Amino acid sequence: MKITFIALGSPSHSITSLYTILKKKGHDVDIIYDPMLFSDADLDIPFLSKLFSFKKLVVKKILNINPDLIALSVSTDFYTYAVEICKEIKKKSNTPILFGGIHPTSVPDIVIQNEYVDMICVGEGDISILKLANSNLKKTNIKNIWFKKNGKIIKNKIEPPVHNLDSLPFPNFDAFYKLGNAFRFGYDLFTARGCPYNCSYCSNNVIWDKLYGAKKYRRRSVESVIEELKRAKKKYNPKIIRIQDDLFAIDKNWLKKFAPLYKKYIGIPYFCFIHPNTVDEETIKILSWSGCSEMEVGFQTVYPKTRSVVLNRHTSNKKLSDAVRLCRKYNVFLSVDAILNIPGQTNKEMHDLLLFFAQNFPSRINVFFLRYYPKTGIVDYAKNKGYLTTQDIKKIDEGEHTLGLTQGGQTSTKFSRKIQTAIYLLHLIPKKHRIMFVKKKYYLKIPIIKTDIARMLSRVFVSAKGGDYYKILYFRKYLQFTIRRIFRKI
Ligand code: B12
Ligand code: SF4
Repeated sequence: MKITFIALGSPSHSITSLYTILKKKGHDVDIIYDPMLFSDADLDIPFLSKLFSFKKLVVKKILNINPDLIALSVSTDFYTYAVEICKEIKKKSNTPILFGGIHPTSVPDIVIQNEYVDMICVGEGDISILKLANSNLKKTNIKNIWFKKNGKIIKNKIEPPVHNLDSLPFPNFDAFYKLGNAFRFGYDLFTARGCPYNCSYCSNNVIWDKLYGAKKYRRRSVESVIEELKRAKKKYNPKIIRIQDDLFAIDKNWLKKFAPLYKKYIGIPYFCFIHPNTVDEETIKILSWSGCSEMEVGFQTVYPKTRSVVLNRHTSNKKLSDAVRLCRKYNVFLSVDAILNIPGQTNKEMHDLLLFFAQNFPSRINVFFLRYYPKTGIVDYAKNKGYLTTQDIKKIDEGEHTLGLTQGGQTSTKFSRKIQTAIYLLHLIPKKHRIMFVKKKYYLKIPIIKTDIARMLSRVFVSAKGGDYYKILYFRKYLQFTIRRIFRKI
């Protein structure tokens, strides 16, 4: 069967996994990529996004390929754009369209009703997409897939998630890498699926608690991971390995087995996400020794009550400051995420977050206004406390946001914008003046800077000092794809 995926924003591991499985079984698979320039998670400049839009090129290419099935992996932020593309396709083609990914998984009843969507995949798609393709779209009783047939919706049962991750084939990135050099720089790796935590703002709890009814954290064997990386090193020669697991250093025994093998056979700097609870001197030392050059961790807020009651995140400020101290000691670039406009968060709390950062400055901070994702626990909390109306929740479920992706959330206040600007400006202020800048509230006198511009400023500044792999990816993507767009190459 001829299947074409449309990837939006960044190269997608979800699509790569499904592409690999289908290709291995002999299907004719293709990926079309829309980089969503100037309207992605990094930049939000509407007139440039229109000017450099890939939408028409994507539609034209799909119509030329004329596949048997069009498939998209759709997160909430890109849902409305995905629908816009499909609307254009449907004007000239009857090819069935399949949506999978976190958004249809979170709100299947809404997505399947959409007139431009013919099928959805709820939950993992590794097994179901293959069954669908093998049946030549004839079967309508495939688990995880919901179909529309003769005006009726067929909702099939949900299959348990893949238990043995080692049984899945190593991902084949050829389709993305052939787009050009921008993505060759780094290699994306997953050693696990799922997360044992349950933060209220995270879509993970939709998948695990609400869909599968239990936590299903699964991890690959160290041997399988090293084998994949040996192959990747030989085939793609990446400059960095980006471990995209929700949380990497979660099992110290696994890490202790992985570290010496990684150092011996792979030896390429790597990036990973960690949780503050996994921060201790031994772990950071092992990570650094084995080649971890950069990690990202969510601090979110420094008020314990907001953290535990509203965010359902249970950790201590000591763990946060330890992360900063230990990463500095072991020379690991530490990128920290924070959230503003959490329901009930006061101006004093946001000021104290800024002060905490002035006293415990990591390598880089990313600060977002809270963005509510469909069916997450924090939506219920905000509704019960009167911060969200039923109408707001309807918009959230339909993927409509009032602020651009770069900024995060639905709302922001003048004060939270000041704090966001101040956090980004901290990157430019010499260490000895940071605390004074916050304590004397000089930041209140500085005009608000638009999120993407402020973040870019901080990034350029941090990158100039070295140690930030992100700059290379980011600049390469924009450089390469603006040129491609000018020459109408896709
Ligand atoms: C890795 C990752 C990224 C990477 C992507 C790198 C890459 N090359 O893939 C980066 C760092 C770029 C990223 C960025 C962002 N991310 Co992100 N990211 C993830 C993460 C951790 C893993 C996704 C993944 O690839 N998993 C591995 C694959 C194999 O699993 P999967 O995606 O679940 O796919 C399976 C099924 O969903 C299904 N499926 C998926 N797509 C499709 C399509 C079809 C047709 C079918 C049949 C099935 C199917 O089958 C797959 C295999 O079983 C998820 C959290 C998570 N654990 O899922 C968040 C997540 C997807 N990200 C999220 C967000 C919010 C973002 C950002 C907006 C953050 C920000 N503010 O900047 C940006 C936007 C990205 C962009 N496109 O511009 C949210 C989305 C929430 C939502 N409701 O939409 C998630 C769910 C995090 C969370 N826990 O809330 N992200
Ligand atoms: S630790 Fe991270 S991935 Fe896990 S539930 Fe919390 S926010 Fe989501």
